[in-house]
Amino acid sequence: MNIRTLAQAILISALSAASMSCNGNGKAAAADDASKPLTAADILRARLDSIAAAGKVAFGHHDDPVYGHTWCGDENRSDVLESSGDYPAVMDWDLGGLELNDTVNLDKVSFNRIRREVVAQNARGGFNTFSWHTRNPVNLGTSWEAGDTTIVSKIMNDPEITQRYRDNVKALAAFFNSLVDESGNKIPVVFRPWHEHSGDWFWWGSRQCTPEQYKFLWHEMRKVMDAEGVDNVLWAYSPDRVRSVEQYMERYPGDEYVDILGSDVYHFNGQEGLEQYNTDAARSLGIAADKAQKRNKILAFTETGSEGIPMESWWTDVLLPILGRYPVSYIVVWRNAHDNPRHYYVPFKGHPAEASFVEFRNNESTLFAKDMKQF
Ligand code: BMA
Repeated sequence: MNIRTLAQAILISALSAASMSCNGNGKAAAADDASKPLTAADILRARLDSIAAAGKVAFGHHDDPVYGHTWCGDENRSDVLESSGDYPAVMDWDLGGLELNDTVNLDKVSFNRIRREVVAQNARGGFNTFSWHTRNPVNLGTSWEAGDTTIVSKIMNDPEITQRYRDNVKALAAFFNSLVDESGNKIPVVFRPWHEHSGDWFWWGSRQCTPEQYKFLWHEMRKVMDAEGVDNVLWAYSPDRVRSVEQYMERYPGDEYVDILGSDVYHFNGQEGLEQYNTDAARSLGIAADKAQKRNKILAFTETGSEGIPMESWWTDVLLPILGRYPVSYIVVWRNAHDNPRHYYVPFKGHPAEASFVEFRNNESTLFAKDMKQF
């Protein structure tokens, strides 16, 4: 059975199970309409469900095959491959700049290269996820234009800016629609727009807009994506660490807009910050896990990491125990910058945390690219 047929079989059994306990969510709705052909997104959803059901977690890295700690732009390289022996199961990318028809994103990665790597990762059996550090459609300032609390309000209320926003989303839709494999089938991906909105560092953050305005970003985006025929995207909701369920759900756009519930939680300050990280990760993932279970959504650890990995055994002693407590289907750690020697999250060859990372890879619960063939 190839991956696609296997995933379809799993999906069909998951859908019939869901229809028996119909609770009004997206999956049950899909089951009601048996004649509706499966989309690429349905197939990825089934794969993620089966990964979590098997007690496994797919490992991901941002910008993995396009640059690393000491290199940039090479082909067939990856710090994860060089230290662990395999590519990650998940390649994470950012679309910031695509809205302005830039040819490279905010970290200078070309969109053509990203497209090529998405196809390669899909062919390897892995999958791809995207965030969007977008410029703002009002004055083209960066995502970190946090001093301006009027941007989302203008997107919602000023017809000219609303149209600019729609056009920006349209550019993303064209990109998603262009992701096809060698046989012409659409490649499914995860998209995680408006992330870390419980924080206050982006112009769509909690101090920068109201819940109603924040939800408008999602709802309007979806209208455009649907009108453009985008059907290969699973939608991920990922607040930064939260203190409460209320905070986690305050800006939730609605079950019909979201497939994956996650959270971004970082480990700062090594050993000293360990307790804080454990507390934050437990709280945020615990809330996301509970909501995901009740709403029949997929759970993911959408961003994490310990910059510079100061604790040698971080992968086995810190991360694995956290992953073991929640049915997380995939996890993404942030990038190994080539132009900032302290900004990296995965051990490169020779790093003191390499042995712990290899042990993490060899752990039966973690999936790297080659392990994805079973799902
Ligand atoms: C941040 C840092 C920045 C980068 C941005 C978007 O966390 O890695 O250097 O530009 O993400 O990728």
